[in-house]
Amino acid sequence: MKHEVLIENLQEAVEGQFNAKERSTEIYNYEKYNNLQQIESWVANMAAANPSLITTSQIGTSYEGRRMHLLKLGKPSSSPKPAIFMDCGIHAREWISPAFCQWFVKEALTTYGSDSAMTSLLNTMDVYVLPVLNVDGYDYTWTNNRMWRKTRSRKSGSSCIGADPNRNFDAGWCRIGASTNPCSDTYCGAKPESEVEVKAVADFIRRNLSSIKAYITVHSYSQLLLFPYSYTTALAPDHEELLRVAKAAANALTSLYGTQYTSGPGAVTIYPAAGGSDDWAYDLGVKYSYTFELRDTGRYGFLLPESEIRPTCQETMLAVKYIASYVQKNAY
Ligand code: 0X9
Ligand code: ZN
Repeated sequence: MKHEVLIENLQEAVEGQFNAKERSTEIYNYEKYNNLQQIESWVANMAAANPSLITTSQIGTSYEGRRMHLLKLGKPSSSPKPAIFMDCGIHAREWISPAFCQWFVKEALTTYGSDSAMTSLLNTMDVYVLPVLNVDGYDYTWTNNRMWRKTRSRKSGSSCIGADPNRNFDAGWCRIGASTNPCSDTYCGAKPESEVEVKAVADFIRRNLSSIKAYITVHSYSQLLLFPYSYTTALAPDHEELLRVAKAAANALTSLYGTQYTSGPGAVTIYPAAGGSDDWAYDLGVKYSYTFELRDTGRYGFLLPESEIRPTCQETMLAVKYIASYVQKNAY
């Protein structure tokens, strides 16, 4: 195998992620990476300050007992509203992902009433945002190992910890691009939904399936906009439409700073890998199912500097808003 050293000095890159300026404690800082405790109090504060647009709920408890908070954004309505479900932080080390979910919530609240697309979106649809899915893993990347990817579940008979939550969904489970070795970073788990965090999300989506019309999951890195399938190279029944929407969303993203994105089905655009949330949601009946792989393409990788949070989130907003408006106009 050919290899190339992308990061010569990892420690320096780890430290370089954080902006040099003093970390502010007064107001919430969306341009810094926030730890789980900060995100938890942010969720509580956002809900308390915006009762007319946000409700929160706990959709589950992680393996190590942390709460999984879900925000529901939208103007309350007497008739049932279609919804979009978006999660961030499936993979612990992909810090730009939770940063984007937080950015999205902030933008939704601050532009509701002035931005016509956002106003109409929240008037006619609900957006569920799960800012950190893999809460145990995310916390672990702050306290122990910045490069941790998986959950933190223990398995009898192995000293290795965690399963890959994006190999643990019930979609061609562990058939391809996943490992049965608990020590692997792509370990698929003991069975589909063995990870309580995955089960909590799957249960929520199953329970709300009649309203959920789109599923968006945010990862990093590689600058890709993926859609089903990843567990097979067969094309999804809605391939053409999914590709058309992905390309238009990626164009919207590129229009801001020229960041290049590639769109396509996961199996051929990144690699075949079963057990992913996007394929699972799609096969369940959520037609508009997308995986974002945010910046960059490997210069910093998971250690994307904080100075790139703002541009990354701003450009990604355009793509997510494009998909949301499309779904809004193409109810099914
Ligand atoms: O391998 C993954 O889970 C994702 N890439 S990442 O580098 N963030 O780990 C890609 C997921 C694509 N979708 C599926 N494999 N279902
Ligand atoms: Zn990921």
